[in-house]
Amino acid sequence: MRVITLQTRAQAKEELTRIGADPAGIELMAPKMIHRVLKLEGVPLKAALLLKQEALAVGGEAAVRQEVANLSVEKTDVLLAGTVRQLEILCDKLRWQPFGLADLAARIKEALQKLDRPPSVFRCGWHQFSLGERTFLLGILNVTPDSFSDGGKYLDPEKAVAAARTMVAAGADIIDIGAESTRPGAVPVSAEEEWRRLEPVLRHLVKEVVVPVSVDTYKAEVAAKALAMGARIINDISGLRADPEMAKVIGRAGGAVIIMHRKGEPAVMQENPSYTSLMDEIMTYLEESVQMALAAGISAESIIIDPGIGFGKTVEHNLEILRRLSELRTLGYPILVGTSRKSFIGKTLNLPVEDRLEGTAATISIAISQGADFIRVHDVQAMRRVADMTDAIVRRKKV
Ligand code: HH2
Repeated sequence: MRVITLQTRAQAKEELTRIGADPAGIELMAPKMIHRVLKLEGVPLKAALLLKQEALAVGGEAAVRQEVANLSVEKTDVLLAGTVRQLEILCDKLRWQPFGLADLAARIKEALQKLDRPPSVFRCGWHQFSLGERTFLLGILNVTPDSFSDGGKYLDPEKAVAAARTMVAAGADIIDIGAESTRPGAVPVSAEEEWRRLEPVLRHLVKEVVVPVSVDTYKAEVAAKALAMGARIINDISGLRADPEMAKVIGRAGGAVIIMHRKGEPAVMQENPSYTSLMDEIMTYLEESVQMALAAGISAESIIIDPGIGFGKTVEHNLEILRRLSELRTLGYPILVGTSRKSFIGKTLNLPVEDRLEGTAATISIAISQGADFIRVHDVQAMRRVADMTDAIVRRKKV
C-alpha cells in the first residue's frame, strides 16, 4: 500500500486506466480523486454561513473565522475544501442562493476549470508556443549602462546581436531586451534616451535572430516604435499601469504582453514592502491588468503573467511566491518567472551577483514544478540544462 499524489483530472484518469478501471466509470471517478482547497477572502457573514451549510451537505468543508459562530464579525476568509466532484455539486446548488453566492459559484467553477484545462498556446506574431510540453527561456539582453548584473556589456549593437545569437544557440526561445535598468533604486530614463539605446540593437536583432524579440519597457512610446520595428512582445514590469496608452498600443499592433506585478516605483519599491495577503494582492493586480489587456484588444492567447520577483518584495515574500507559485494557475494564463541572479538569492546564500548560478538553478527548478511556462534568465546554457532536466521529471518530456 502507498499514498499517491494526484493533482489534476488527467493524472487521476491515468491512474484509473493503469489499474484497468471501466472506461465509462473513469469519467465519473476521476473528479472524486482530486481534492481542492480554495481560499476566499472577505466573504460577507450571511454568505459564509450559507456556504458552510451547503459545503457540509455535499461532504465538503468551509472553514471560517471562529467569530462567525456568534455572528460577531461582518466578513470572514473561507477555506473551502472538497473533491472536484463535491465542489461541482456545491456550485450547482449555490446557483440558486442569495447573498452573492450565485456569482461566487460561477467564479469557483471557472477556477476549477482553469486548473483542469490550463492554457495550451501562447502566440506572438506568427510564433506559437505549445504550453506544457517544455519550459521556454527568455534570454536577457540589457543594453543599459547600469543593470545590476550585466550593465554596460552590450551597448555596442554588434556585441549585443552576437550575445543574442549565442543565447539562441544555447537554447533561448525569446530574447528579452531592456534599455532601462529597473533594479531597486535605478534612475528612470526618458523615452528618447531609452529608444536611442534600443533602436540600433533592435533593428539588427529582429532581422538576425530567429526567435521572437520581447522588449522590456513600460513606456507606450517606446513600445509602439519597438512593435513597428518587429518586436513581438512587450514585457511591461508595471503590468500596463505606468502608461495609460500601453495596452492600446499593444492591442493595435497585434502584439503580445508580459504583465508583471510590482508594488511601488523602482526608486522606492524595496523600502519596507508589506502585504496584508501577498498572493491575493498579486493575483488581484494581475487579474485587473489582464482585463485591461483584453479590453484593449490584446488576444487572450498573447498574455503572460508574472508575479514580479524582487519588485516591491522582501526576501521572504520572494521565497513565498516561489513556494506558492501554482496558485497563479487559477488565473488561467501562462506564467513567467524572473529570478535570475536576483538579490534574494544573494541574501539567502550570502553570495555576490557573480556567484548566484546554483541558487538561480534551484529557483528555476521549483518554479517549473510549480507551473511556470516561461523563465527569464541571464545564463541561458546552464538554465537550459536545468529546465530540460526538470522538464524530463515534471513534464515527462521525451529525452
Ligand atoms: N526582472 C527584471 C527586469 N525585467 N521582467 C519580467 N517580466 N520579470 C522580471 O522578473 C524582471 C523583468 C530585473 O532584472 P534585469 O533585467 O537583469 O536587471 P535590470 O532591471 O537592472 O535591467
